[in-house]
Amino acid sequence: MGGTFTGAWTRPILRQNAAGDARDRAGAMIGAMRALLISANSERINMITIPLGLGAVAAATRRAGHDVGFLDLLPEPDPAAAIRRAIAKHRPDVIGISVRNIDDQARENPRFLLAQVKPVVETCRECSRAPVVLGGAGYSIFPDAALAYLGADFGVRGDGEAVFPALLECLAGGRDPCTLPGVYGAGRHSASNPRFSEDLGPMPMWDEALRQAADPATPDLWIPVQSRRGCPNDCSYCSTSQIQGRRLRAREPRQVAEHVAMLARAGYRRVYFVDNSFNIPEQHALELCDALTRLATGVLWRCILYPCRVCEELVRSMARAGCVEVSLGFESGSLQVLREMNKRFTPADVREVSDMLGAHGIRRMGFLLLGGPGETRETVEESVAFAESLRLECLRVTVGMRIYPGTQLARRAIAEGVIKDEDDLLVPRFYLSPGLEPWIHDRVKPLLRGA
Ligand code: B12
Repeated sequence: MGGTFTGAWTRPILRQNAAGDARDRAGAMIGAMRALLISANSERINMITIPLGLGAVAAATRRAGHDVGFLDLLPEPDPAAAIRRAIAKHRPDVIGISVRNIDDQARENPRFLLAQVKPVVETCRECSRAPVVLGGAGYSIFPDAALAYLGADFGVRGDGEAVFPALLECLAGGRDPCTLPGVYGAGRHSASNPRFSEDLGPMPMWDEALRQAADPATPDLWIPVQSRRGCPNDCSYCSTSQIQGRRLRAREPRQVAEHVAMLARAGYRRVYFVDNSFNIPEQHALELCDALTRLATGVLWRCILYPCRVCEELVRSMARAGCVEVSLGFESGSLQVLREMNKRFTPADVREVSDMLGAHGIRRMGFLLLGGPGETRETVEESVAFAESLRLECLRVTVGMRIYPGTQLARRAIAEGVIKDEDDLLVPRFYLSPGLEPWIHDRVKPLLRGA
């Protein structure tokens, strides 16, 4: 742990007692802080998202003995006014802001969604001297660039449940939070890698504050549930390892099923498993489906499948446990392009999984990601013919790949002169294989179906 930190804005809020004990004799927390947590996302693209990650940070911070206020900006017609009200009410010592989206990943007319977070930080600055701490999936991909762009004080890359309370304790004790793993400080480049929590079991899955953000009567509301973190796959373009690491960390299936049962009792009828790949590992997915079936929650759910290592028994168990729709990110129908993407499946695997899902009555939402390295007119035609042959209920097509820092795709784009080495990629940049435009846009239009 570092020595006394003398950042201009910080002050030891309450000193620890002489023994360095964090609690007084009555068990009250010494150095307890007031934190206001704000979910900055105000987008409804695709579907309404509930700020599950920020809820988990809120619950963990409460558990650590701090006082937590929570504000979801999504339903707020006047976000600045809502922030002012929340700051006046909670008088926070620290403000945490969750940054989910940077952009919409659309190459044609891209939207830079991070710009919406700037006024959030500015309003916090206008009405409070509390340090502003960033976190969230989008933030974690661009920890230095997003911190500089938004003008916040600190940022946390990766899981927030352990680090945020530790950061509050540092601030309360006048110590430098940048000594904590994964914590970035404005104008400094010393952050160590995040420490991804190995055991998710003790970490909260829900917070009461989320109930306000998620009225069960909202149409088309799919409550997010996370049963695992991390992704061992190494897709050439993907940013997930920056956010959750490569190591898979899974919750006990029973714990997840009981959580879903609790949601059902609270009136929620639909759940979205936000795991990167619900079926990795397959055994865990099977046990989770069995646990859900045993509890007979009546909840309908969706998930994201990696289209290989899916046996018929799993598909049957999923259907029985309430699965009604699957996102199948197969991205291409060309073996050559799949190899370029570092995918571990073939078009034949995709067909097998898709047919099994269809046979068990599970709706299939397929995704094509066209225009990456190695893509030609011929491979596009191959993918189009393949996707059509699957007879999916819904197909989404993306043309051009969003380039994320540190990926194989970014290295390739630098080598080919598509981007400069020093580009931080915060403002979205895309890779599109030469020779596909303008033809490709007209080619994919008739494919879109069932959005
Ligand atoms: C599931 C998912 C979806 C689902 C959401 C379903 C649902 N009901 O919520 C669907 C498919 C609908 C979706 C849509 C979109 N998504 Co999405 N999605 C994800 C995914 C896979 C998981 C997100 C999640 O729920 N995580 C679970 C929670 C528990 O984790 P968390 O939010 O990260 O929170 C943790 C930490 O980040 C941290 N933390 C969070 N907040 C804070 C705050 C503070 C102060 C601190 C200290 C820490 C902290 O602690 C939390 C607990 O450990 C991520 C990729 C990923 N692996 O993260 C992409 C991701 C977030 N999505 C992304 C995008 C772009 C989108 C879309 C814009 C795509 C589009 N054009 O349609 C839309 C936007 C939707 C919207 N309305 O906002 C990008 C964002 C990056 C970017 N370029 O902007 C990501 C990162 C994927 C990627 N490409 O890398 N998405």
